[in-house]
This record gives sequence, structure tokens and C-alpha cells, in this order.
Amino acid sequence: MSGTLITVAPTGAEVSKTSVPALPVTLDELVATAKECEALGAAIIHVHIRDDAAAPTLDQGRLRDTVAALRQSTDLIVQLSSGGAVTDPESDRLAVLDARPEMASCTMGTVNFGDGVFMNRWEFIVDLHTRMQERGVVPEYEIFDLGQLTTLQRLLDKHGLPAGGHVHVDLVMGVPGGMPGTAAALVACEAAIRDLPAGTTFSATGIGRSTIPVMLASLSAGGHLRVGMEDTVTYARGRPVESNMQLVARAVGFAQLAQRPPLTPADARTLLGITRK
Ligand code: KMH
Ligand code: ZN
Repeated sequence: MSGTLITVAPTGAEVSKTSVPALPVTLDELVATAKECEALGAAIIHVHIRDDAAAPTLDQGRLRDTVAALRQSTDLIVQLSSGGAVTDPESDRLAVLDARPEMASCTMGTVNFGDGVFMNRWEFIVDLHTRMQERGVVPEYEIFDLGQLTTLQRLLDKHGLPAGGHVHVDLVMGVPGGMPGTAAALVACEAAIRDLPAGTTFSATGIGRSTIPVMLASLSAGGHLRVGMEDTVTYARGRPVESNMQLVARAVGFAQLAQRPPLTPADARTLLGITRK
């Protein structure tokens, strides 16, 4: 498939609503953002939710309500974050799957994350991967450093392919503590991805100012795109991001310039081996 899979990651767990008032944190704000981003060309929404104080939460009731509301209002593939915030316990992160999303993230290793540590022990990774297989939740394997692709290969060798049989990874580049958001790093990852099962696809996102070099490198290397205020809150030097739609519109423009127009959610499901439940 020659089009571009565009994922929007509108909220994340780290950006504060106080410093970035345009960040969608309520369910209404999230649904409105999702609808507009879908209309622009997004096919997947990577979801972190917030509580009434706009703090990150993995509250089960809120997660279920969020999945239901997004399904009702959009055709987007709902991908819940199992990463949460660096402070979330493993038990809550595993319980994210109980909200029955079509997709969930699954990170392939521990990484320093700014001043924190994003913990992903091997046994936890195996637990998450196998529970997703059992429940038919399609993973997006999050890769913060080159060696995590080797961990993914080990995981697939020992525990089998994910639900749906297709392997899709997301390169999260430029996290302080992870790999840099550069074309050279992306090319190194792309070479390692060739050792994964045939047909493995990847998307990439660059944190902060690496967003544009990573987008251009990913499109050139045959990859897909993730954008959103989880990763980028400055549109250009001195210009705060006004909305997630602004970032999705820019990604769509780049994809069109590359003659790889955005995939619809239906096309994305076909690519990723997802059967809509
Ligand atoms: N918020 C980060 C600690 C994921 O969503 O799976 C983890 C993260 C990755 O954002
Ligand atoms: Zn995330």
C-alpha cells in the first residue's frame, strides 16, 4: 500500500494543560479533536486520558468511556497507550487492555525519559504482548532506541506474531534519554526493521524540533507518520502549536508532496490486519 498512515497523538501524559491551554484533556475536547483530525486525514488516534484536574490517569471507567465515545463519533482506529505516565504501575498499564481498544501501544524496553525512567521490564513486555494476543488487541510496538528493535525480534521469536499477524512499529525519536530524532538514526532503524518479519511497517515521530526532519526522513524511507501535541507543542520557532489539527494538516501536506496521500481508517485496518469488532 503506497499511502501514508497518519496517527495523531493529541494529549500524551507529560504536557501540562496550564502551560499549553490548547491541549485536549476532557472527553469532549478529545472527541472534537478526533473528528477534526479524521476529516483532515488521520487514521489512528493514540490516546492518553486525563482526570478532572487534567492530570494523567489510567482510570478504567474513563478509558472505557473514551473508547466508546471515539468509536461512536469517528471511524478512527483507537489505540490506547499502555505506557501511561512514568509513574503508572504495571498493573494499571496491563489493565488498559480491559477497555477493549482495537490497538494498544507496547514499548520494547526501559528508557531514560527526561528526568524520569520509563520502565519496561522484559517480563512485563512479554505479559503485555501475550495478553494482547489473547484478546485480539493489535499492538503498535513503540521503539525509543535502536536496540529495542532487537528486543522486538526476540519477543516475536519466542512468543509469536501479534494478533492479526502484521507487525507495526512506531519509532519515537528525540526523547531525552532515547535515540536522536535524525535521518541517520531513522535509517539505522529502517535497516534493523528489515530483519523483522516480511511486511513489517513503521511510523515515526520526532519529539520537539525533530518533528520535521523525522517526518521527511520517514516519508523518504517508506515509513508512516505520527504527529500531535503529545510530541510537539511548538509549530515553528517562537510559534506555539495552536491545535492538533494544525500538526495533522502539516503531516498531510508533506504526505501529499511525497505522493503518498493519507490512508483512510479502512485502508489502515487492512494494512495493520485489524478486523473492526
Ligand atoms: N508517556 C510515556 C512515559 C506510550 O504511550 O505507549 C510513555 C508513552 C508511550 O507515551
Ligand atoms: Zn503515548
